[in-house]
Amino acid sequence: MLILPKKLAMSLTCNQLLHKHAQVWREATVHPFLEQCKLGTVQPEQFNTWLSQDYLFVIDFTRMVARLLAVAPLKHFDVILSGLGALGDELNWFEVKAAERSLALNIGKQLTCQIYCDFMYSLAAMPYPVQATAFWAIEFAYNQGWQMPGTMPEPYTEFAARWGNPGFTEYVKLLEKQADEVLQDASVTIEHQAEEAFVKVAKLEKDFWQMAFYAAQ
Ligand code: HMH
Repeated sequence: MLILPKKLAMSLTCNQLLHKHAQVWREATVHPFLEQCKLGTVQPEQFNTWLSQDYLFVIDFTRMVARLLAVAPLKHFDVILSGLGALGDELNWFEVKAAERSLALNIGKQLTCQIYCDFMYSLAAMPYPVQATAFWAIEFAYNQGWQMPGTMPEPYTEFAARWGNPGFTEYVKLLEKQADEVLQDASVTIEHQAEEAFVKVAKLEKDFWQMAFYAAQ
């Protein structure tokens, strides 16, 4: 039996994951919730459900990124720390947005949000390349999802701009570069784990939009 050294095999990249799983990725990033924000027809209950649940999501996402920092190579610190700083600001911004809408934030997670947060917690047991791939996918889902519909009407303009702005797009490209860099030296087993994590993120993203779109508060 001929065993090819790993270096001769083409290594997995984020871009390959997007192409291989194009349909599931589309479902993660194109949703009636976002289309109705663009049209200005999303209902306040739908938007408020998304807003309060996403606040709870971002708390746990911030914790996930903190755990990822703890296992990242030093050369990835700058980008991850800039992400953590932005997430800290984002939590404060969510609190302002919720207050403007008189939304309580001391609420429980809906099941879909809980399942997504549990998944993020479980990533801590995974090798760094898997965590880096999931980190990129989670940020890229919002970058594309909020950007693709185009400029949104008030009061949704700033929400679309937060994740769709060119600076955020650049940051997500750096996350992709970092994930690709570590996937390059990853074993086939780790590549498979990264692929599974990517698909899981895509499915959870779709579920999150479904939760906001269909569930009452
Ligand atoms: C559900 N996915 C969800 N919420 C967010 N704020 C992000 C991703 C961040 O990119």
